[in-house]
Amino acid sequence: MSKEEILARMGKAIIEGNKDEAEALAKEALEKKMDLIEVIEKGYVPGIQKVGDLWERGEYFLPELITSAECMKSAMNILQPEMEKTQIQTQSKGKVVIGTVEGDIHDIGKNLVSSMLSANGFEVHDLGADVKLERFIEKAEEVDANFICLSALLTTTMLGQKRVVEIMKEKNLSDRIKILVGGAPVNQKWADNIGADGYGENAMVAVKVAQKIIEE
Ligand code: B12
Repeated sequence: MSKEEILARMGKAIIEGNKDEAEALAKEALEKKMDLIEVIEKGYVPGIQKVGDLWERGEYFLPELITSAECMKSAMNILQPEMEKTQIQTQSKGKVVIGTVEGDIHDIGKNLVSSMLSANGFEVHDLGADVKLERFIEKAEEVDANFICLSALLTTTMLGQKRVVEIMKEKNLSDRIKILVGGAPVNQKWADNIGADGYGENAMVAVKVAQKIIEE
């Protein structure tokens, strides 16, 4: 099977909610030593995005959405530990507190960002999903973090990102701890509007943005 075929089958497995196939392909990617970033971004992610489109068009319902999300998580559970193993053993590049904001349970993308930061030498404190806004700040102060990374997948919960930026300003912590935002509905314009320090459209970009800020 060619690389393109494998990538296409990964997307298809997610769309069809075929967990066995999604997992088998993830294992095959490891055996074949494929580029895992490419596998995720060009294989699995287009699949789950298509599922979102089908749901939006009323062709898929919540059970299908949940089944596909579970397939995606199973495949990511196989790939993410391997991604983190390839971690460059250097001194920590910086400390990150990450989570999905209050009211939002989407965590697939957040987990990818978390893994990529970890694999690239950042010390990551992952608070999970549906995290109380104050908790991000508490944890960041506790571990003396360089960054708070806020994921939001709902237009409603994006407001939580804005609120964290405001609280950080009120507490005079903005100079010391930088805020990065991301998630499907988030863009650079939103990040600029709310006064966040950075935005990343995917996990790779998130790492680059964090590295750039650290070097400044
Ligand atoms: C899978 C999924 C689910 C799963 C989530 C499972 C899980 N554990 O995560 C389930 C089925 C549980 C779910 C539930 C719901 N969902 Co949903 N879901 C999706 C779907 C299809 C894919 C999301 C995903 O995982 N994408 C793949 C990952 C890899 O991409 P990503 O999350 O965008 O992350 C990447 C980047 O954004 C970036 N990134 C992410 N976070 C961060 C953070 C930082 C700091 C940085 C720099 C970068 C970054 O890097 C990531 C990796 O490349 C989207 C559709 C879509 N197009 O996004 C809808 C979607 C987000 N859901 C939606 C909705 C409405 C819901 C529900 C409200 C449905 C309901 N009626 O109950 C509930 C929400 C409940 C809640 N309170 O949170 C809507 C949101 C609409 C809106 N405008 O607000 C969407 C857009 C679907 C749609 N087209 O309408 N959902």
